[in-house]
Formats: sequence, structure tokens, C-alpha cells
Amino acid sequence: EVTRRGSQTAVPCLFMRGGTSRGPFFDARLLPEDPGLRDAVLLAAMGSPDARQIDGVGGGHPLTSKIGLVRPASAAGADLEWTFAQVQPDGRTVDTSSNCGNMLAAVVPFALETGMITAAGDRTTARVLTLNTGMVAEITVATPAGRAGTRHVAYEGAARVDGVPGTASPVEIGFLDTAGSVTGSLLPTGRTRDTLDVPGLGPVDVTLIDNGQPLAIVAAGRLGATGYESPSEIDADQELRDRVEALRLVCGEAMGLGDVSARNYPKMTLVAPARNGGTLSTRSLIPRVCHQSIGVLAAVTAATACVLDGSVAHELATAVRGTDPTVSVEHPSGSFDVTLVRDAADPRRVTRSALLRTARLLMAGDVLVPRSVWDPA
Ligand code: NQM
Repeated sequence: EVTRRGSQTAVPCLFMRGGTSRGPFFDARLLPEDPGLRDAVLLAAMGSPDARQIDGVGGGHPLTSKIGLVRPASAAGADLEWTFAQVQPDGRTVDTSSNCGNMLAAVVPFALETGMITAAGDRTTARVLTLNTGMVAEITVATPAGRAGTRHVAYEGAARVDGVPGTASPVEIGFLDTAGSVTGSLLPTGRTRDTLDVPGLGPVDVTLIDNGQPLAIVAAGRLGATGYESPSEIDADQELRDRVEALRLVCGEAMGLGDVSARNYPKMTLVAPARNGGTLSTRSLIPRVCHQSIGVLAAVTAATACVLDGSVAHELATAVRGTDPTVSVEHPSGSFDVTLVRDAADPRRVTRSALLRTARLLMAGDVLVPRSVWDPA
């Protein structure tokens, strides 16, 4: 329940890590229905716009400036529905138009913690609809019985996610039909490769693809990078970032997304041959700073590009074999394995993907927003 606390409004909130991202999760039913007011509350909670988000709970980086809004599903076909909201630390908008598979990993633990769903056995599976794009995922978490026989979400375990220290309990995620999440089709230009004329760069070969996250995939070498830089090296290289952004704006138009200058996508994926036994090396800009690892649906989409003949990724990738290959996407803090299930009759069609994440409840309480922003009383 939303209450008053002195001069502020207290909104119940669980602060959670989902995969390699982190942010506040709310029961969506407790927030204002009016979208403008809701966004004002979320911006105030995060402390945006401000690069450091010093007056809020955002962490000053896109990966720690993410929000989950969860509620029980309103229609058959899912148990839960949620909206993912991205706030750029210094931004004034709350973008709910694309997916986040990392924050998704915390949705089922959140729903169990808040009693929206109850544990079914040692493992609990729920179907989660992401309202941003209509994507459905089947998610399984460990819910062992405690001493009093009651079940709780297990956070400790042996699963390892590169980019998160230590090990934790596995969150298994299966995606169905993620193609065209934002752009409407897997290959929004209808081709596995396009040559785009980019101001200041000339013709650049890219693969424009969306299997859950709109990506522009480009050979790192074509932009004057190796593809093995650290995220801080990329973030410090303003000229490289300017080239990436110039390319991104052209890619956005080519993907039918219009002017993407204020958008959080397409994510720019610089690729190079794998160096650590994986399939392909990636550096992902989301979209203007470099990801410390890679997004979940970005990894699914990059993995999908690896199995598409003719794509920029396929050309540089180690060959994968089998109908349902596991593609290992290398990134700055390790690698991300994605199992792709392909249509036996048409191996170019990826029908499902499966992967592993972990999540943890970090803090439980209220987020306080000034009453001048929202006074529900
Ligand atoms: O692509 C970061 C993240 C993401 C997105 C971003 C994600 C996904 O790591 O599904 O997970 O691309 O802004 O949280």
C-alpha cells in the first residue's frame, strides 16, 4: 500500500538484481494509472535526469537504471505480466518500448516474494508476458521447502553468470517467438546483410536483426576497433562512439524505426572472431555506452545472427553444428550461452531459445518520492 511518510510518498518496492542488471521492482497496481504521472514518479524514484542519479536509487549507468512493474496476468496464456522501463540516467523519458531479459530474470522471484503467485514444488515455473513487446517467456526458479514446510525462493546455488560475482540459484528462461520484437520482423530490411552509406564513414556492411532486441551488427574492424576493448576503453573513445552513433542513426532509419536519436535502440553490436573458445566476440553499445557483458535478448539476437548465412556475424563466427546448437556469445566479462531451437525443415528459423540467469532480492522497503511529484491522498 502506498502511504505518506512525512513530506514524502512511500511506494512499496523490492530492489532486485536480475542477471547482470539491477533496479527497483514495483507492484504495477500500486503506481498511478496516468502514464505521465507514473513516469514522473519513476523518474523521481530513480533520480533522473542526472548522470549520477544522486537524488534517487538509480545507479548512474543504463544497467542500473532499469525498473520492473509487475502484476498478475489479466488474460489467459500467462501467469504474470510486467512492463520493463528503461531510464537513461541523464534522460527525462521512461522508455517502455523494448525488452530486457536480464531484469526479466527477477520477475518470478518478485512475484513469489510479494505473494502474486505461490510456489508449486521444489521448482516453480511461471509464464511471464512482457507487455512492452508481447513476448512470453517460461521461467523456472528453485523454491525448496524451508523448515516449517513453507516454500521460499532460493537465491543461493551453483549457477554462474559471467558479469555477476560468485554463484547463485539458477533462473531458467525459455523464449518462444521473439522475432521482430520492436521492428515487426526478424530481418527488418528483408536481408541478412545491408550496405549502408554513413556520413563520414562511407559504405558500411551491417546485419540488422531483431530476435528479441533490435541490433545492428557490424565488424569491429570496420569502425577502427578491435572488438576486444574493455567497456571503459570504448566509453573513453569519443571518436569511436561518434562513429557508432552516426552508424546507429542510419541503421535506425533502415530498420523502419525512424529517428532513433532519442531511442534506446538499436543496440550497436561490434563483432570480431571469438578468442576464448566461444562462437563470436561482441561489444554491445546500449546504445551510447558499452555494456559490461551483453543483454539477454541482445545475446539471443546475436546468437541467431551467427546461424544466418550471409550475416556479418556468421562471416566472423566459429561454425555451429546441429539443429539445436548452443551458441557461446563472448563479451567483456566472459561468455553467454544461448541454446537455439531451430525449425528442422527450415534451419534459418529459430523457434525457441533457452538460457540461464540468476537473480536476487537485495533490499525490501519503500521508495520515497516527494509529495510534490505524487500525493495519492
Ligand atoms: O537485451 C541492457 C541488460 C540489457 C538488456 C540493454 C537485456 C536484453 O543487460 O534482453 O537484458 O541492452 O540496455 O539488462
